[in-house]
Amino acid sequence: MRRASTLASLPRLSRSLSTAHGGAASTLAPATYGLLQVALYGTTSTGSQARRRWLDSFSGGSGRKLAIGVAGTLASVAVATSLAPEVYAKEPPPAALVPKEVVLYQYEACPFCNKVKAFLDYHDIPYKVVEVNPLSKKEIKWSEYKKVPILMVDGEQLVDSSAIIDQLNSKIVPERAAASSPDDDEEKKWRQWVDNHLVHMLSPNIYRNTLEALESFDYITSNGNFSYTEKISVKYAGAAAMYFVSKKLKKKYNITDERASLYEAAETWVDALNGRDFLGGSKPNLADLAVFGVLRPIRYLRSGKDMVEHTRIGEWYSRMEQAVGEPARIKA
Ligand SMILES: N[C@@H](CCC(=O)N[C@@H](CS)C(=O)NCC(=O)O)C(=O)O
Repeated sequence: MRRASTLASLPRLSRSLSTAHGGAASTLAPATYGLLQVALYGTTSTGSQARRRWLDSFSGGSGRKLAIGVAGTLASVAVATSLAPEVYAKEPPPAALVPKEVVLYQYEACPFCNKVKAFLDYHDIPYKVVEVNPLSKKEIKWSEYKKVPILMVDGEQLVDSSAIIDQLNSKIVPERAAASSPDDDEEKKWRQWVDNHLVHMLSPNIYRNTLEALESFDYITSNGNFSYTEKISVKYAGAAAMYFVSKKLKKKYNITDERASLYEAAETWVDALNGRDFLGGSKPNLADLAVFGVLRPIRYLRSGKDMVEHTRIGEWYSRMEQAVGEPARIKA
């Protein structure tokens, strides 16, 4: 009986899967450098002679020697500083602004759900997860919205990943959300790039051949909400279905070589960083969190490993892993 209903739902599976993944079928620190310049009398500043006089007044004319000693000490501090790894940390909101109850209805491997989780994790907002069965969707029967993610925040239903993040952001950082700055345009542009471009790179890559499609479905079924029989049938039937769907998606999004397109997207993102640790500067902004969230489900699949091996995105990704830290998910 159970088996029959599972198999009967397979056409629905391919429909669900085709809409998944995109709706179409993720030196020296300046201060140290400044100090060194001061210790070395400065090279550009007109205050250099005054500084030497100031040092001489303490050292009976041996200001130069003293300065060299200070410079040496500072240089060793600078070397130690440059060797010490940067520490990137989460950014929790003030306790009063943290919602009391947050529940995420999701598919574990869904890039849109992972965008929302990246935001919640980075801001250390505790959340419960309800893993939705993509075949029956019985866990979201109560909602008129038929996709995931759905986020319940203190009883209020939020839908659509980017809208969810905007609304949460204005709840937990109201002052930043209200004040607009030129950086916002850049953040907005790249968030749109994630939704309109980057997500479309995923399916053609993770289902590009039978081996990778099976690897992806192994990950999806191991982490998703499926019964035992569903797991087996979904793994093989899903992998086969998505292999064909991904070919259609390639056509739809004009992708000829899916890996080359993924690498190009990764390089485009690194170029956008323009030497900064994050698009947001010294801390991730919403675009960093969106790119990270969308790439997180594929990072340790063959395609994600290839991407890190063949592009410059790895260092930024590692910084993001460090900043986002441990999941804020409440274990049931
Ligand atoms: N624009 C939506 C897209 C959400 C979406 O397409 N989610 C997929 C899962 S990755 C889904 O629920 N598809 C419908 C289905 O599974 O039936 C968002 O950003 O949240």
